[in-house]
Parts: sequence; structure tokens; C-alpha cells
Amino acid sequence: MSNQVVVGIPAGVVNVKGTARYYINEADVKGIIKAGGIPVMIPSQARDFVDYYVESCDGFFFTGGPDVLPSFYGEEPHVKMGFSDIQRDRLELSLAKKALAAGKKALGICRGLQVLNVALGGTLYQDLESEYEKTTHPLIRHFQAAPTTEPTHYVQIEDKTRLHNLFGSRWLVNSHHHQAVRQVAAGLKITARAQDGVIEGLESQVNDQVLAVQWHPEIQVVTDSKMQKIFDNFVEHLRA
Ligand SMILES: [Mn+2]
Repeated sequence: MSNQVVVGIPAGVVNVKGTARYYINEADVKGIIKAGGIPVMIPSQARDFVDYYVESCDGFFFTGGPDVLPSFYGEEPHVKMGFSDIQRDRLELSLAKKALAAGKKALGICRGLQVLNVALGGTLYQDLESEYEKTTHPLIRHFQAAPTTEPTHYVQIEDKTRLHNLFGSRWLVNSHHHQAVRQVAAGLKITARAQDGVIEGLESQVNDQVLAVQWHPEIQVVTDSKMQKIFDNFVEHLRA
């Protein structure tokens, strides 16, 4: 069983009928298992054991979730900033920094892409609608009203990227975010953008450590089976 790979997945807290519980969305776990990886939950309170997780997991999957506290990238909270979870921020930022420094690989989805960017020194738009500087195109809708299973906008994908190998130069994706990457961290490159220029994908510049998308492939996979390729590609790279 030496070909098995273990994927650490940080979990946030959700309040269920007055009881605080750790959670990872089922769709995220399914994506990893279907790709052949073994998922391991990392509760946000386990921050003291980050070194253990970095050593014992082959890779890490940073999932969707609440807004990263802007103090972690040197800003005061914008009036349109959303819900946040400081314990999860602390765990994930520490884990991302230490894991990448140790040469481990990471998959980031939605908030996960943003966490990886912030961990490496990048910044975010706290609220696209109020902060995004309009370039050649007006801002499109990134917080779709349609069910998340349905794709709503295109992404343009850069040549010679892992994303391009999976989807080609253009693909229709879902969109469930009001924040986005502003300044790209050193060491990362942009792999996909929406029509308005909003960053929809990031990868490592010189190696295969980071694969990240702004949309939700784990949910879109219900209507587009190709979305599983993101998980498959991540786990394949963990085996390599
Ligand atoms: Mn989008």
C-alpha cells in the first residue's frame, strides 16, 4: 500500500443547534477519496500540532469557507467584509506556510486559494463589488444566485499550466465568492481569469506545489464530471 497518499484537510467550526462542531463539507472529502487519497481532518484547535501534520500528511487541501481576516494581510476590515473564523485562519495560514516550506503540496479551492495566496504574502479584495478596480470590462457576477451545481461564467486559462492540461483554454465554471486575489504572492502565477480580469486560478511558478482555483469544482462535479480531474491531478502529483 505504499502508493497511498494522505491528504490533511483543515476543518472550521460550525454551530449546530447550539453545539460547536468541526466540519468539512462532504463534497470535498468525496473529491479526495474518488481521486484515491486518504482524507484526514485537522481541527482548527489543533494548531499546536501543525508540525506533526506537516510531517505525517503527503499533501493538504484548503477548502472553501469564511473570509480570511484582513489583519493577516495588513488591512483593516472593509465594511462589506463577511463572516470570519480566526482559529481557522491561524491554523490554515500556519499550516500552509510550514507545509510549503517543507516542500509539501497543496490544493486550494475558493477560500483555500485565498489562504494560500495570503500565506505566501499576497493580498485580497475584501469585497469585489466595492473594491475591484474596473479594467477593460465591467465586473461580472461572482456571487451567483443560481445553484452552485450550475456553472455561470467562463474562465480563460493560461497555456502551459496544469489547469490548461485539464480544461484547455476556456471553461464554464460556477462562482460563489465575493472576495478575490488582489496582489498575487511571490512564487505563484495566475493560471485563469474571468472575463472581468478577476483571478480564478493560481499555481506555483516553478514547481507543482500549489494548484488552486477560485470556483467550486467539488460542487460543480454534479453537473460536470470533468471537475473531478482537479482532485485526480492533485493526488497524482502527491504520488509523484
Ligand atoms: Mn468567479
